[in-house]
Amino acid sequence: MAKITIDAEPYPLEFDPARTALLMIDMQRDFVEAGGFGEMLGNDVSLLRSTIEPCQRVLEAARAAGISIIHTREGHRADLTDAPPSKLARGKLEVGIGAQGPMGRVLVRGEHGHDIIPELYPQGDEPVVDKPGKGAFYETDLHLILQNRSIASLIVCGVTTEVCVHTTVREANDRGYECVVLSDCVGSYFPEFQRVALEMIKAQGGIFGWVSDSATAVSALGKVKPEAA
Ligand code: TIU
Repeated sequence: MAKITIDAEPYPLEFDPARTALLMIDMQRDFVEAGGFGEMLGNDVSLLRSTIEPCQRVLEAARAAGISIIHTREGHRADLTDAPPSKLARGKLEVGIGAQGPMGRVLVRGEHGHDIIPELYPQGDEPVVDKPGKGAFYETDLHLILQNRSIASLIVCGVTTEVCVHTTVREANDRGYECVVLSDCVGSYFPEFQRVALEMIKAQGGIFGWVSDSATAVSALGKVKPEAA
């Protein structure tokens, strides 16, 4: 179908809505609510909450446009057999991965803290990809899902910017996907990392991809004719 242009840096990106997916990365209680993994790591999780409303607007626009929407969650099997011992030991945490926290076992699949926040909860047939690592392609079927849908472009939202978002965008870029990261829909516990992580994506002619924002993405998605998507 007809391509749509989204204003972005380092230059406007053309995308085919029928071959574009919105990727919502790890918008889980464990990262954006108190008592989860993010807080156990010593972070102020309130810094991530400004992403929720812009993410809601983009999610709504993507649903109205009829483009593919895929959610991811970071977490592990209840028996932790898919968690590297190095990851379990990292940080010498008092309440680490698999331990009982206020929202259930930290970063364990099926627990309250592991699930996606209600504001951005998946609807209908939107796939949820459970990932054991930071990158959404590592040991998951994300690439297969994207290939089966002939996806070429990814609109990327989620947390945290320099960790799971960056790792995933780098993985996606190497696999040939064109990624546009929405600056107000991604968040970091470290304002300096947020700024630099976004700079890194769009530097050198867009070495990893493009950077835009929610208002620009919503406007571009508003031009998509859903019946043809
Ligand atoms: N700690 C941190 O910034 N992030 C993570 O551990 N995972 C994700 O980014 N999802």
